[in-house]
Amino acid sequence: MEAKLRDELFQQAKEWVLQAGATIRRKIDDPLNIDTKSNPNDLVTTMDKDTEAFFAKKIRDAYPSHLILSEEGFGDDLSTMDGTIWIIDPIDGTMNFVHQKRNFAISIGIYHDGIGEIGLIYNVMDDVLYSAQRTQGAFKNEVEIPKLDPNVPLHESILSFNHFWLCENRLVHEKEMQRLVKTVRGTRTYGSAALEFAYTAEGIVDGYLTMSLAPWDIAAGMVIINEVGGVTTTADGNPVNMLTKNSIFTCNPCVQQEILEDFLIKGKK
Ligand code: 2AM
Ligand code: CA
Ligand code: CA
Ligand code: CA
Repeated sequence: MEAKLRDELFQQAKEWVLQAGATIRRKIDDPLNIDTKSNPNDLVTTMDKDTEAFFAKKIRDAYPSHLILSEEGFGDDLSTMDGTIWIIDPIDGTMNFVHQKRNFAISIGIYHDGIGEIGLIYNVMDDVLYSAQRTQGAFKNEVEIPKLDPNVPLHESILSFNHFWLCENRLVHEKEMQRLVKTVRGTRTYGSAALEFAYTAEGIVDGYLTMSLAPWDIAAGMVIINEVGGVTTTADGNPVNMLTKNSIFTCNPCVQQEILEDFLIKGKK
């Protein structure tokens, strides 16, 4: 995508994200209308749907040739990554939104012919926007995020993942995951994939590992983390497919090989 066009799209997307975030903040104490999806803990609210509808209308009015890949049903059915695609999660961390009224994000990635051009992750309640354009660096609000530290030894690293990795699971033997927990300096669980990507990009955690995420959970995060020198694969080290669900391991490259080979692939089921 041409740089000038990308910058115009970026400014427009940013304006809409900040506008949607302000609406959510204004309505944060309104009564919630909560439904469940795949299971009783998989929540969705009218705020998720209304926010996605807001973006879909704006995009279809302003850019009728663009496509939308999104969580709550206002997007298109896509079978290729051809063209310009807005990959949208209107609220990432819905459980946090419902239970905590914080620690959730709006996540938008814009891809052109399969290449991630723009990433926006907006921590709505903190009013912090993580953003990137391909080749232009990553930013936290207006401040450029430095490249990742190339010298983080595994035993001084902090990893983000949820506790299901330590229960019996279908991907990696629990014993290897327990050994990983005891090897690193610390672990964290934030409950928003988009924010966990942003925190990895910021270097406040050194990696984020997750069992199954959809494209809208990761699209923005992958653009942002690329810009600071981070790397993203599936949990067994393969390339991510943006049209399907994937397990995900995004991290500082200096801990990537050791975690993949000595723990995730070694313990793979
Ligand atoms: P969501 O809030 O947009 O659904 C929670 O650990 C993270 O996993 C969130 O980013 C959440 O996104 C995502 N996630 C993906 N699939 C999920 C599911 N079926 N149930 C709950 N969270 C899910
Ligand atoms: Ca959801
Ligand atoms: Ca999500
Ligand atoms: Ca969501």
